[in-house]
Amino acid sequence: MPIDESAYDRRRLRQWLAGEARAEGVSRRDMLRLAAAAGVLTTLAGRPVRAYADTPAPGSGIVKPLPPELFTIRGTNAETNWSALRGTGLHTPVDRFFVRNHTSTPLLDEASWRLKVWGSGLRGAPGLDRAVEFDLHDLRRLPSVTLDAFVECAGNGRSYFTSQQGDTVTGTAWTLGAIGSARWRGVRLSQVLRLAGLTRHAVDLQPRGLDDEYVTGGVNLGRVRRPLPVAKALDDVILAYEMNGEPLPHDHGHPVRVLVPSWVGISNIKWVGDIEVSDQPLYSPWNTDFYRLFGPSHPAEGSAPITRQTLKSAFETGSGAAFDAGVRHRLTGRSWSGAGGIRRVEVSTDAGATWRRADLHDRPRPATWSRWSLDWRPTTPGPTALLARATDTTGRTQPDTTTPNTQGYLFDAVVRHPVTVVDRPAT
Ligand SMILES: Nc1nc2c(c(=O)[nH]1)N[C@H]1C(S)=C(S)[C@@H](COP(=O)(O)O)O[C@H]1N2
Ligand SMILES: [Mo]
Repeated sequence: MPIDESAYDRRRLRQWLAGEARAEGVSRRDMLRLAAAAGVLTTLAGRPVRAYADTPAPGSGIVKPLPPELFTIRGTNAETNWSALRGTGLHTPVDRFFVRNHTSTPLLDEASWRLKVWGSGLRGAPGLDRAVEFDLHDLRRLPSVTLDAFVECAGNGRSYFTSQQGDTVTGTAWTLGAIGSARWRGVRLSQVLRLAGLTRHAVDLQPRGLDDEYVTGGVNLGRVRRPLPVAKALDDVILAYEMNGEPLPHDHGHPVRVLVPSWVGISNIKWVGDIEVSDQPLYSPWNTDFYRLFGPSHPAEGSAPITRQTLKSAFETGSGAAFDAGVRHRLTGRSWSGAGGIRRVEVSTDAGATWRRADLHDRPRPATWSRWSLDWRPTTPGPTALLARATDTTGRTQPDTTTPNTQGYLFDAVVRHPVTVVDRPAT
C-alpha cells in the first residue's frame, strides 16, 4: 500500500503537538515551523494558531507577537509598556497583556486536555486516593461566572527597590508593567471540587501546570505548582477558559487556567493539568523558597507565604517622555490594590513638592484597577518627576519607601516617573 508521506507527517506533528510524540534534540521552534508549514496548527474550532515562526520574539518561548512598542522582553517574559495601555479600557487587550513564563508557552490541544482532581481530601475508599477527570466539555456544561480581575506578578515594580532605594534584590527587573486586567469567564472551582467529592478534611489544594519542568541553578523543581488554601479556593477562585470573551490564548494558559482574584500572579496557574486536594498542608518551592519575604526585617525562615497583591499606581506614559511647556496635557494612569478598591489618587508633577487630587474614572472595585486623570500645564523647562499616590478602600496609602525583601516582592512605594519639560519651538 502506498504511504502518503505528507499525511503521515501531519499526523505525527499533530501527535507531537498533543504531547504524544517525542522530539528530543529537535528544538520546539523547528517543530512548530514544521507544524505551521504542514497546516496542522489549528485548534478544535478550526481557527489557525500563530506559530513562533511568525513572531518577532525569537527565543522568548512566547507565542504571540511582541512588538517593541507594546512590550519589553525580559528573558522568557514580556513586560507591558505602560504607554501602550493609554486609551485601552478596563480590560487589557491580549495583544498587550504581559506574559510571565517560567519556561515556555506549551501549545495544548483543548480536545485532548483533561483536568485531574485527586488526593486525600476527596471522598474515596479508606487509604485510597480518589481521582476524578474533567474535560473542557464538562467544565463548559457547568454554570459559568464572569469576573474582572488583574493578574499581577508579585515582583512587579521590583527594579525600584534598586533604583529608588538602593536595595539588592534577585529576580526579573520589572518596572510596573507586570500587570494586566481582563474579563475572565469560567467555572467556580468550588463547584468542581464538590463534584470531585471534596471532604471537610481538605486543607490545601495544589494546581499544577502542564508546561515544562522548571530548572534553575541546576536543580529541577518540577512543574510549576503552588499550594492554595481551601478557604480561598472555595471563596472566589475560578477555572477560567475565556479571557476578554475569547478562548484563553496559548500564552495565558490555554485551554484552562486558575484565576485567584487579588492574589499574587503565581497563584493563577496556567495550563492547569491537575489539582491535588490534600487533607494535609502542602508545600512546593513556590511557597517555601519563593513567595515569602526574606531579609533583615523578616523572620529567618521567611514570612508566611504571600497572598494578596499590594497597592500601586502607574502613569500611562513612557519613561523619559517629553512634555511641551505652556501647553495643557492630560496625564492618565491607573491604581490598584489587592486589599480592596481605590478610593483616592493624588498626583505630583513637581517631584513630590505639591500634590493634587486626580479624577477617578472608575468606581472602587476590588481585584481590578481604577483609571484616573489629571490635567497638567508645565511651565518650567527641564527634568522633573511625576508621582502618583493611591489610597485604597481599607484606608491604606502608598508609602514613600517599602521595607525590602531579598526577592523584591510586593513593592508598593510611590514610584518617581522621570519626564522632561521642553520649550515649545517658537512658531
Ligand atoms: N503553569 C504556569 N503557570 C503560571 C506561570 C508559569 O510559568 N507556569 N507563571 C506564573 C506567574 S509567576 C505569573 S505572574 C502569572 C502570569 O500570567 P500571564 O502570563 O497570563 O500574564 O502566571 C502564573 N502562572
Ligand atoms: Mo509572577
